Amino acid sequence: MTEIQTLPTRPIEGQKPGTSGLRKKTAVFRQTPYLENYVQAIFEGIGGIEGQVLVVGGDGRYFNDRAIGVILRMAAAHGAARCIVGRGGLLSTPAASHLIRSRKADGGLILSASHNPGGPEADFGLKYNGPNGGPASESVTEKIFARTRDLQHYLIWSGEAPDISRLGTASLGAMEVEVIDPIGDYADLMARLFDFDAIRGLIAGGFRLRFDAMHAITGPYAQEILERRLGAPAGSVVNGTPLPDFGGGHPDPNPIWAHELMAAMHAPNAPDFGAASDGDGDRNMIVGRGCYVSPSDSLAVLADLAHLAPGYAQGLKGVARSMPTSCAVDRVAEAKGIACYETPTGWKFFGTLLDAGRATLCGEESAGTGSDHVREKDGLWAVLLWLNILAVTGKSVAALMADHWARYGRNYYSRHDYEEVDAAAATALIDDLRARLPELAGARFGALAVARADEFAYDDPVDGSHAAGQGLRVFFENGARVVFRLSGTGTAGATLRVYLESLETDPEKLHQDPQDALAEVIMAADAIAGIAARTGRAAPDVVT
Ligand code: G16
Repeated sequence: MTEIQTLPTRPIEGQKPGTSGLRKKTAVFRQTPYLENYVQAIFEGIGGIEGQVLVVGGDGRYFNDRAIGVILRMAAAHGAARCIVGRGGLLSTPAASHLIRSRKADGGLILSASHNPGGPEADFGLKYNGPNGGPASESVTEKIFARTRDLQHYLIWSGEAPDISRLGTASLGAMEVEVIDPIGDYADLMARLFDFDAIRGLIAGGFRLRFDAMHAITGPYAQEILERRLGAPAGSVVNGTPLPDFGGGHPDPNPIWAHELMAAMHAPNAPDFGAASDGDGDRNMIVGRGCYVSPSDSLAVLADLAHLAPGYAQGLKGVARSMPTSCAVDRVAEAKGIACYETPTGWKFFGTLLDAGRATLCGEESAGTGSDHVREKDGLWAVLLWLNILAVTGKSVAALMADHWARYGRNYYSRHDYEEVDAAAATALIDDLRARLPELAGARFGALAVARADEFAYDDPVDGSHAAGQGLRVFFENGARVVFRLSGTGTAGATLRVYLESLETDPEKLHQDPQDALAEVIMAADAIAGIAARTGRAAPDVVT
């Protein structure tokens, strides 16, 4: 007889959500009751799920299917009324956010470790999104974490979870499991926001594009939207089949991990437009022919020209960027006379601004851009907004960038990542630098003099919540800036992120290699923090 089982458990150390949910090695998540404990803590931390409707889906990485089975059985045992699941357990993160909103669900569980590799030896993750479709706020994740430290048991339905490979509704105890097409609703939303006729016309006129889905979740979405609905020739979407290990790749859309796309876009006879997305479909990378667009620049251009797309024809209410993102968008906001908010890293911090109608567009240096159409960043959305702008202006990506820099100046920008650094060494680097911040003003590092230095903290203007310890900032007298922080999404050791920026307005100097333009800032960053000496690394692992 099937029934609700109450199984004893004990708290497990370290189930603390990071920048975006709980991310750990897959092997850790697979050890019963690791996943069960965390799901129990989520259900208890949000105050129970009795009678609720939840959306459940993930990026299809290894263990996605089995984890969904466990989540459904636990949701049934906790008295949920219904779980809406993407067929095969698949939902891109932005599509899940849209589904929560369009179905007026009470929340959702999204299974993803985003851009981290997948597979039995790689990474897995789980996060809870609230009824607005966005990642749970800090106060909710703190409650969830508190529950992980005090668990005595978890509830699970003893029967098997229904087959989720076919559309339709089944029951699990008193709970309904509704399996839906993960793509159609999302593609319809995109068709409402963008001028599909104009984009179709652009493509029919011979404009060539290449979208690299990196064997991750956006493959089927991109095939439906770019190839079927917009008429791009079959094969425009490459690496379009989602695989549990992403084909052994690292589904992070940046010039390092998407080097195949970079090579194609810099080859003779390159397509006009290239783009890539990440494991769960919320990040994007934009490349023109021979022209990589940094995520911070992409945000600024989209903020400047979004009104060319029907969904944003009324203009923007405001924009928001995470603190380490370059200030390029700030000057666009200033020119338009709209508000520009600076938030800590983590999409969850944009939620209140979007809900309150204070911001329409948000973006981050970590390859995320999005708008108030959902409460997550959205990779394909950014690609379609770019295509809409290219179709309306008739310009190339390189020409749009040149126009933008000529008008606003160029914020040369780069992020240097030192991955899997010894955690104690990385923490000591940050702690020591924090202690020295008050003495830095006035110090010189090569040609650069420090104007001021501080640790970023944020007071949310909507709900008044306070977030401290959000990155160490050093501002130079010439307007350049360097930011140091430790990543909250890694699963091994620590990742030190060094964000480098300097503004150039001289028309003769707008087309340099960012690493050359930033050479003095890069040297100053090392001198300030002693990166090479403390990490033992001669060079960063990833340069974006
Ligand atoms: C997540 C967050 C982003 C953040 C990124 C990097 O993205 O949603 O807001 O910018 O991690 O964070 P960190 O610098 O702490 O590693 P994703 O795409 O991984 O879900």
